[in-house]
Amino acid sequence: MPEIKEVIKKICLLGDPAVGKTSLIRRYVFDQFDDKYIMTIGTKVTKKSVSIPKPELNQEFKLTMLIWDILGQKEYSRLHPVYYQGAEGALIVCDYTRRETLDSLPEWASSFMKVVGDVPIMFLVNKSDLVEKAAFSEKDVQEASNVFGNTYLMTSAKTGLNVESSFKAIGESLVNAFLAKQQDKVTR
Ligand code: G3D
Ligand code: MG
Repeated sequence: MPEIKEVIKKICLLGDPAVGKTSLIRRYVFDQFDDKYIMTIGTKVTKKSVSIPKPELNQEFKLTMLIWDILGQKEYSRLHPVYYQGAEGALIVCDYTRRETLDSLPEWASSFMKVVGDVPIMFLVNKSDLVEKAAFSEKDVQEASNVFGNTYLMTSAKTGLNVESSFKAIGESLVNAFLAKQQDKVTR
């Protein structure tokens, strides 16, 4: 029987207004999508637990992610550092149909890392269901993510494409970062 380890981690959903941050959280946590009216979830913090097995260590991580939804509007930007505090990872989202949202990814990443340091970050290109309205190519995304050495996924909160995988991937990275930190403590 693997040893069960419980960890709680805060992650932030970042990105320009209307890229689909709240929709991605809704899809992931409640398996819902609403075209008509999307409300930013009341408390702006949602919780979800995932199980991440590490058979090579004979351990199984029960990871509870506290998912923080961020208000993307510029008027709130002075509050962003407060939101970021204590976060150990981020999903940074852009909109496949708006080029400027891709261009802001590096800015979101650097302002986040300025507060929390070098933690796992993943870029998401959301609304990938709207292929006919695509405003950039996957090559552009690759270039943008390479700068930060990050990986990216094409997602759709509407169809559910890669939504589960995105959160699972950031979850895996959080657990790996946690294990690396522990290892560091042991060897020092
Ligand atoms: P935000 O939280 O980043 O500000 P929202 O973004 O989740 O509020 O989404 C903004 C708009 O984009 C919403 O439409 C929502 O339905 C739509 N949307 C979000 N994700 C997707 C997606 O994957 N595909 C498509 N086609 N639309 C998406 P409205 O009309 O309510 O503004
Ligand atoms: Mg929102």
